[in-house]
Amino acid sequence: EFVINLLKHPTFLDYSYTTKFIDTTPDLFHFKKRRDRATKILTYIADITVNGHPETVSRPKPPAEAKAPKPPAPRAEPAMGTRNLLEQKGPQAVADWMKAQTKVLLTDTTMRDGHQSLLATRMRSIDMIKVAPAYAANLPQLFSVECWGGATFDVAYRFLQECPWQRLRDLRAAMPNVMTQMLLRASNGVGYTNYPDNVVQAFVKQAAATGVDVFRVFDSLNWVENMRVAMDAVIEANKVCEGTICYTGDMLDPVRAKYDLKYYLDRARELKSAGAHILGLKDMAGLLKPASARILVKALKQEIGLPIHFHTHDTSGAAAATVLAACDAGVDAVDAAMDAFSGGTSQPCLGSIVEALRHTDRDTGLDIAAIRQLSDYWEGVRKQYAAFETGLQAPASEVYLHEMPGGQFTNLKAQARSLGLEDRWHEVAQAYADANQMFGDIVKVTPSSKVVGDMALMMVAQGMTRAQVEDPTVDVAFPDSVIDMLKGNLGQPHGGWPEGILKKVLKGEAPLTDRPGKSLPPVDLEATRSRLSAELNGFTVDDEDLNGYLMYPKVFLDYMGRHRQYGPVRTLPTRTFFYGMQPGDEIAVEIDPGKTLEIRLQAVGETTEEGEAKVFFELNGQPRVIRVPNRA
Ligand code: BTN
Ligand code: 3PY
Ligand code: ZN
Repeated sequence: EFVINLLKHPTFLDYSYTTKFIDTTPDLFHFKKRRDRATKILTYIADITVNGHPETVSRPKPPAEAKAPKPPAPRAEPAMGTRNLLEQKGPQAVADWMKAQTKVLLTDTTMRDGHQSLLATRMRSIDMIKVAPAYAANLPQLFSVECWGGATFDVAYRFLQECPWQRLRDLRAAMPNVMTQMLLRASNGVGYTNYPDNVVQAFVKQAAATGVDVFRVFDSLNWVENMRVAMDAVIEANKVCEGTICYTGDMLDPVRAKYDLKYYLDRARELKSAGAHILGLKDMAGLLKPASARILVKALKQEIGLPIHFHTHDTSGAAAATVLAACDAGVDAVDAAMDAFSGGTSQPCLGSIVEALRHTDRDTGLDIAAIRQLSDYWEGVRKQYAAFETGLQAPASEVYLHEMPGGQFTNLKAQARSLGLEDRWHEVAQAYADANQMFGDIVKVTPSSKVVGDMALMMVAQGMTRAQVEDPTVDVAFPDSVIDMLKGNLGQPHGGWPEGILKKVLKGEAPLTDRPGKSLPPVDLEATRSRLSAELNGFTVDDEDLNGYLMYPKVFLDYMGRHRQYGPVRTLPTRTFFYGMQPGDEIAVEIDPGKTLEIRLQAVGETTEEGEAKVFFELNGQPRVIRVPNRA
């Protein structure tokens, strides 16, 4: 659900920060002399040390004593796991195996939804890759590790200055026995808009090749028609296709009959006939209540016959009860986050679910000591990201009013803050609920949730009620995202758009009612590769780069520009990446397997008349001086 990071720094009021940075630094793309990677990394450290990182300035700091956490030691050679089964027998065998289990299977979401929902998606690859061997060795019975997709893709390029593909490749290599899992927004890829079919196909193919095993595919309006291209591509790649229904509303509420049991069973049948190996049940806002879970899961198990994988969020504080009810009703797999990354807008607590099921006929069999050790590591990781904690202090039953997805909640709150609406959060929540009803009570999940959020913020900022927005005699300048959605560019909602709002927003223009991908011309992939390569001074654009560019052209180019200046900063410890170094600090940075830089910061010198600060380092024992502009 991550849309816009609106932390306090004013340059983040929109996406202009990276833009301006590139625009005011045109030489980024025109290096005369190629500097070596060590110099680039020293330049980055010097810059952050002198000027601070724009994303952490004026945000809470990690405690001084918070050290880089150590991952648990791998206890044994990785035992065979689900990945081996997939490799040997294919995706249908995985689905059959799931159904044959009595135990509840678990997916650990810490590396994707956990930090997306608690830390604005800011977890860096190095913190994941370091612990991945311990997952493979100590917890090989996990069903899967969700570690890719959703908002992690663009945040990696945009804010973390790292390549999301490399993250995936490294995780895959470090966890050869456990399936990796990603969240894919069907035709919206890992973006916020509908892509041409061949772009979606190329993306899935690449994700499968680089290392995704399970694709959780959903559509933000539950429009199965708009999921087929992505699902077919997953099936074609011989990976696990988890066709997913998003849960919204309140199934047992007779007043909201639109999303009743029949609605979900109909969607499930459509997903099954579209070829899903597994049926995903995605409760992105945490609205599914225990009693409904019992009925829904039981009915899905009986009527559909696919294994069911349940995902929820603990915003209400009641998610564990729902998970346990789903387990009682026969759910096959559930999502949870490692203890230190669980609760609140994230998933419920993995260790506690394991213990709750212990000695029952659905006992997960997972090793609680191994879980505790992994969670201790994650606790240390989380401390390093204090700057990005914006979350919920306590469970919030208000979620049943606004129905915001867990991954959107903190972002919308931050956006509200940046618009000066911080004190009016509860009005935003009410406006979100009103905007949803105005659009006909829709599924709200990326990207439709962003549209409802944009509308809600506008209503509160301009003091407009739903009645005024709908009134044909009142002039309203609708957000672009609202116009785009009602034009049909995100697809069709169940029951169609309400006539009145459709007329008013489109001013009589006829909306699209077909699948958007049907009318989007295919992109010429090879011509795009050549153009991109030329734009990057002849840089060899591989398939991963090309797919990154196709999803996010500008974000990718900005990333490349910074990469040329700063080098492989993804290898820096998280504290150094966000805060630079203090005189006397020493770090070891492995820029290639076996090639490690020992970096010591000696001193930060005076700033010259030209406004340059001299930063004194020792690099592998040799003195080095780096000059950086002092912008502080
Ligand atoms: C990001 O865009 O947030 C990650 C890349 C960091 C950009 C570097 S940080 C040091 C220098 N100062 C800036 O304002 N931008 C660059
Ligand atoms: C995403 O699309 O990023 C989500 O997490 C949806 O719940
Ligand atoms: Zn989620």
